[in-house]
Amino acid sequence: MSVTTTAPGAVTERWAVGVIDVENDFCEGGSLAVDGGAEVAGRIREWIEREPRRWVARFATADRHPTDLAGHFAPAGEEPNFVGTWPPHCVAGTPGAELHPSLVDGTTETALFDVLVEKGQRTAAYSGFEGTTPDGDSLETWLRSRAVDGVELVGIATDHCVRATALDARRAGFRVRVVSDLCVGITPETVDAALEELRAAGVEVLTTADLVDSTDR
Ligand code: VGL
Repeated sequence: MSVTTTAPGAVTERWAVGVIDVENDFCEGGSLAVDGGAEVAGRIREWIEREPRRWVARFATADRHPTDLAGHFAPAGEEPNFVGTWPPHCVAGTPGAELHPSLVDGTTETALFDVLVEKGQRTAAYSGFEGTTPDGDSLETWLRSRAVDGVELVGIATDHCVRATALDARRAGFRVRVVSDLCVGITPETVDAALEELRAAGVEVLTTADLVDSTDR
């Protein structure tokens, strides 16, 4: 697939990039580590830095939970099922809830991004569209205020937060691309199912190789 003719950044289309939940707890060494998380964090940074004019807006999302989040964290003494219950993760104020160091300069989490959208403070929130900016705006409001037409999404986990964010972006009427080789997921089966569901919902699932020809924007 080639997307040269619909290059993001073209005059008629305004694209944003969204980096979903690339936090320490979702990377190797974290409490809910997803295989390949740290490596994908590095490649996401390289991709963003390589394409300075690709997007009109850049956002990152971060899960930021309270110490205990009943219904999302498995109850003490019970095993998480890794579908709807999880080990405690991304507790706000802990290193596990910080973006991976590949995406952070010094202590500045927004070095690469225009905004950091935090979610999950009170309830489980897989989608970035459930989160808020530091000004208290929803992600949809933030994107609309920048007249964004489409979002390109990468991050962790393909089968959970990337999936949910992509589906909500479609529901809100945005064009949506998921760059699958810049995402990592929990299991191959649920990743495949999620990508199929996303395609059916009108999300373009592609890889960085598909985008190689679009560097002239
Ligand atoms: C996520 C499981 C639990 C994610 C968040 O970021 O995809 N997955 N909480």
